[in-house]
Amino acid sequence: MSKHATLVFSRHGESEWNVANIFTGWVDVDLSEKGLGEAKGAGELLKAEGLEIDVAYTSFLKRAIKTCNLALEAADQYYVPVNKTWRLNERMYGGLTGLDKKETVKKHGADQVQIWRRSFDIPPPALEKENKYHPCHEAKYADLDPKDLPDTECLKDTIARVMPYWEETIAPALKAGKTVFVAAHGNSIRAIVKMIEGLSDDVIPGLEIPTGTPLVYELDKDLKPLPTSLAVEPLKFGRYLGDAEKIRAAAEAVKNQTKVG
Ligand code: DG2
Repeated sequence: MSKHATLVFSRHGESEWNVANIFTGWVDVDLSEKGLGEAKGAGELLKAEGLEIDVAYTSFLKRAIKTCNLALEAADQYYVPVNKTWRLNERMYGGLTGLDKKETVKKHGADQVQIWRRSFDIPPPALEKENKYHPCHEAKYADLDPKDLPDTECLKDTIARVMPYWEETIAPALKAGKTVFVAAHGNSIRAIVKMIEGLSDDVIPGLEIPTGTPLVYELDKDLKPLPTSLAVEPLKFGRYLGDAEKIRAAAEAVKNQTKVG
């Protein structure tokens, strides 16, 4: 099969709450200084790779929106149309939202926190509507059907709300042969990557997405990924752009965010 379309993901650059090691989810925190640089660096990598983006998609959260804009600017492709959707938001972290990751491990234990963080179908406890971080308090979600506003989500729930946007909007652009850029979040990217790569529910918990690093898929006309020798386990088809050792260390750092002692 020959290449028909290209799909490039980038998780946003490091956020202020990534630095502080706080569960973030739908809270609209900004990029850190390092994150701003990572976003720009992602764009420079796109440019160096000769990738000409036709259309970009991002979430309703500024860490991803800014990453999208800064990357396109650095790639000298600021003209690219950018579409925003709440469906690409980070996984809603429920009652963990706003809590320190390591303190949460000390309180509930590493195994429980790992289940909340990475299990496929066990969500964290729900976030109460009275909590200041609940998205029902934000004007940007006012048009959503209240049943679409999550109180908590596991990856399975995130997949269920990302997929309608994939089917209706992103997949048609790829079927038209476009080069698509998706600037989103660790878990909304994992949702799409799971489907593209055909990763099982047991394997997906092992996939850590580093911040500000382009991940490239070449797709055939049926949107099946083409093989590459540059994929890093557990991926078989996606290749990261950039320095391999730095990328490995960045993915390891995400994993270790809940390592105590
Ligand atoms: C992080 C992911 O989301 O955290 O919500 O805390 O990608 O927007 O920084 P992001 C959060 P983990 O699932 O890796 O704990």
